[in-house]
Order: sequence, then structure tokens, then C-alpha cells
Amino acid sequence: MHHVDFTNPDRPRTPKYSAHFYYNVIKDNGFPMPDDEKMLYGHFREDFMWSTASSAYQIEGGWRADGKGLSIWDKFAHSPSRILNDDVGDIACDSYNKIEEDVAILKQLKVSHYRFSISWPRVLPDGTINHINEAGINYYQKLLNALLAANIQPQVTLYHWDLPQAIEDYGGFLNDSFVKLFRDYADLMFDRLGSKVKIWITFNEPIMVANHGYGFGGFAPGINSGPDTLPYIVGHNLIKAHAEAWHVYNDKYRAKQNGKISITLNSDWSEPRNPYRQEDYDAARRVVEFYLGWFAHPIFNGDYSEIVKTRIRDRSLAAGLPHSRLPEFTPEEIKRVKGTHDFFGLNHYTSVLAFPVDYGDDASFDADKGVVTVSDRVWLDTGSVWLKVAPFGLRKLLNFIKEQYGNPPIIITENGVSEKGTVDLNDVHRNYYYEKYINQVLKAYLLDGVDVRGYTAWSLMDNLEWAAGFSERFGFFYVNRSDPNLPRVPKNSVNFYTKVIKSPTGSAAGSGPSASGHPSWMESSRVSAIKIWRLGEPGAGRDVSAVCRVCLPRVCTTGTLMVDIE
Ligand code: GBH
Repeated sequence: MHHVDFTNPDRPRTPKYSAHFYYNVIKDNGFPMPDDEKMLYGHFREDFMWSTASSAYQIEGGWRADGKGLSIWDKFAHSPSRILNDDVGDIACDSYNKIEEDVAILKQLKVSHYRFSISWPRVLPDGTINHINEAGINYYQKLLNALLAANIQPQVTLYHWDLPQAIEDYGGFLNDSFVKLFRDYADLMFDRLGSKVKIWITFNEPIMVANHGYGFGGFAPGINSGPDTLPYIVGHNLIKAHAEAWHVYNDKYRAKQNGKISITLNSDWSEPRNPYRQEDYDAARRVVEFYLGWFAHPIFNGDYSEIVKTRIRDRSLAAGLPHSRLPEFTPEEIKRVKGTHDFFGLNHYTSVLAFPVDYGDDASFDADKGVVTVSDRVWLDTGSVWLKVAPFGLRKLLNFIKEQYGNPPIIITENGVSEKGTVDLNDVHRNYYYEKYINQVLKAYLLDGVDVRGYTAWSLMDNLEWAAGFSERFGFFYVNRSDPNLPRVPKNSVNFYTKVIKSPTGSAAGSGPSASGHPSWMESSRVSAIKIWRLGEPGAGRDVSAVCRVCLPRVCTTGTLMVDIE
């Protein structure tokens, strides 16, 4: 535990890290749990919205049913090698024909709310209001009626990535006319469905539309011809379209329908890779500023943030361009966009460690951000490579939103975890994930005063996980795809989530340990953490730190020892 300098006749002893560590073990007489990992007991608001979510393309199927038009995901999925195993959403979970089944499993979960999205081409086959598909509107009417009859309040997303292909054929989000097309579509939906909906979300995760769809093309429509400019044009039109939809609702429907409307943004939380290096702090800040701030800053504060504007302008001018690749809002547009929110919709799954990298002449969203991110090796694995379990990040992100965007009411519109490979209905790793993340939300609410109004677990059932196809499963319910009836089979986490929602004294989110002194889920959590560790591909073995984090929390100090990936 001490280094001895044998070149020095005095043989001086210098303590290694292990000496400090062992000193603390002795001092603490064991391995106490760090404060930020201890469970907090308490309650959310009385009217807290407990929800679970899905999206149209991921579950509906019925891709050509009753006059539905094609979406960019229909086309993308039917193009070779775009989706893993060439999976398609033609049938998906067949929710188009299974309203009863879906509402039954929502009732089983005892959620107060359900977040789903509308397929734009199902209601407007060519994307315009020139041709309305009544059969499509009927489907959503029936779904809304069934939900309300079950006392489940809908949270409806207008756009969860499935643009009518007919609009894409005219340039999609790149064409300024997108703004009016979206406004008209939104107007029609408020008119026809709005009496039954109190929570509207215009767009789900705009950054994915802009950067995945039109930047590097991993998502539909799969465009990668102009990563330097196209994502920014897409983002710009999307923000304007969101603002117009908000104004239509505000001017024409709010008084009568009395609902709320906003946008859902997603972001990882980011920590510096090396907490002793200022540049890494700056890089970590840029991750969140580019991820969340790209859209949140104009909508909540007016205009893009200085950090984003300055970096893109500087890099554009350095490359010899006459102006920034990031479009500018006019003063009138800034006024029109600013304040178009009734709450902050947040999707969050994971955290990253950031450090700065100079991308040279490369011009893209990532190059402009100038950051590379890695994971802390002590964060547990899941069924998705990008998703590591790091619950603390959610509390930090909630606090960031509170500080940066004027303490808005926040609805967490997605949070969840996946598995892949062999089906195991005993998904204790999902219980572990939800317990830890929801508890961080509770801390943000009770200890930090963050105005959290609702929590939404992704997802109701296993579904088409975009480019990953059906291979990664986020659901509370397993969907047996080898049975043509596509039955929904509850996993263990159904009970867990129901308990969290319903528990009068609370369990994960609740008010105290049980008689035994430990909340009943405590032991299963430890087991499940170890199970998550095993979820990766065989052989992709995680080092033991993942396990010792569970058993010996102090051995692996998140973020501080993890500086060895260059
Ligand atoms: C959400 O996106 C979506 O809203 C939801 O539809 C989806 O099912 C859910 O998450 C689970 O993924 O392929 O390595 O480039 C969360 C943001 C966007 C994170 C896509 C993962 C793919 C990374 N996700 N991203 S990669």
C-alpha cells in the first residue's frame, strides 16, 4: 500500500491510493452507502401523473390499413439493411387492431396516464388537410374513448418521427412549407380530438429528427448528404412549426379545451471525464447545451444559446464561409417562439463522461460540439449499447432544467431500460432501474424543489425499437412475436411499477422501510444489478467493478477513477 523509494537511502514511504482507501474502510468500519445512493422516502404530489408510453410506428402496424398513407419509416424499413434483421413495422404490435388489449394492460398497470402518438399519414395520407382519412381519425377516437372509460388520461404526441412520405418527397423538414403543413395537421387534431385530450406534445425528441434523420441518416429519412447544414435547417423549421402549433392551440382551443401543450426534448446528462480538468467540465456543459439547449433555449429563453451560436459561427467562419451554418431567427421569430411551452417534456435514459476533441475541418453537429463521450465502467450495462445505468444523472438534469429554463413544471415523458437476447419475464433489472431513477426524481422534487409533475416509463410493451428492430426490448409487457395473436405477457416489472404507483406508504417512491427494516425490493435490487451486469453479449464481460459497485459501493467511485480511456 506504500511505495518505497529504493534509490533514496532513507527509504521514504509514499501512500498509494490503496492506502487512502483502506484507511477509509477502517475508519468507516466497512462500506457505508454514499448519501447520494441512499433511498429517500417520501411522496410526489397528489396529482402526480404516473404514465407509460408508446409511439405509433413502434406499435400500431396496420401500415396500409383503411387508407393510411406511407410514412418515412415505412419506406426506410422497407429499404434493405436500414433496420437490424430487416425488421419492419408493418404489423408491429398490431395495436391498430388491439385497442381493447392495450387498454386492458394499461389498467393492469394502474397508470393514471398513457402517452401515445398519432400517425400523421394515418389521418392525413398525403400529409395535407386536402384529404382527411376518417378511418384513421376513428381509430384515435376509439382509443381515446376506451382510455377515458378506463379513467386513464391521454398524453398525445403529434409527431414521433413518422412523417408522411408525401411531405418528405417535397423536402420534408428542409422545406419551409413544413411549418404550415404541421400547423394545419395540429389544428385538425385539436379540432377533432382535443375535447378528450388535456396534454399535448408537439414533437418527440427533435434532435433525433434533425441529427439522426437528416445528419448522419441512421433514422428515416436516412439523409446524410449535408451533415454540416441540414440538421440545423431541420431544427430551425421544427422549432417554428412547434411554435405555430402552440399558438394555434393557445388562440383557438385553450379556452374551450383547457389543456396543456409543449414539446418533449431528450438529453443525456454529462459529467467531465476527468473531474480535475476544466476543459472536461466545459465539454460536459457543451454536451447538454447542444443536446437540450439547441431546442430548449429558443423555446424557453428566446433564440439559440450563446455557446451554440458562437461555436457554430466561429467554426463556419474559420472554414471560409461568409456566415454561420446555424440559421438565425429574426427578432419577430424570436418573439413568436419564446414562451411556447406549458411544461418541459423530458426524455432521459443515460449519462456520459465528456472530454474535448478538436474535429479539425469536419463540419457536423458532433464536430461543432467538439466533444467525445465515454461511459464510466462502473455503470451497469443494459440491452442497448448506448444505455448505461447512471441514475444520479436524472436528478442533475432536472436541476439543470430548473436553473436554466426558469423552474418550469416538468413532465418526464420517457425513462426506461432494455434487455436483449433470451426472453426472461423475471426482469428484475428493470425494477432496479426504475427504482433507482424514480428515487432520483423524488430527490429532485423533495430536496431540490424541482417542479416535477409526472413520470412516464418507456415502454408499455416490447416494440419496434427503430433501427434496432425488435431486438432490444423496453416493455413492461413481452410481446410474443411467434404467436400470430401477438399476446402481451406481463413481465415481473408490471407488479413493481404498479406497487410504486399505488403504494399508499410507498415503496421505491414511498415513505419508509417495511417492518423488516428493509424495503422488500432491496434484496432483489442487489440481485438484479448483478443480472444487468450479465446482460451484455456473452464474453463482453464487464469488469468486476460493476458487481463491487453493488456490494461494496465505495470501491468504485463514480467518475473519479475512470480516466483511463484516451
Ligand atoms: C427514445 O429515444 C424514443 O423516443 C423512443 O421511441 C425509443 O423507443 C426509446 O427512446 C428507446 O430508445 O443507434 O447508437 O446511434 C431515446 C433516444 C435515440 C437514444 C436513438 C438511442 C440510438 C443511438 N435514443 N439512440 S445509436
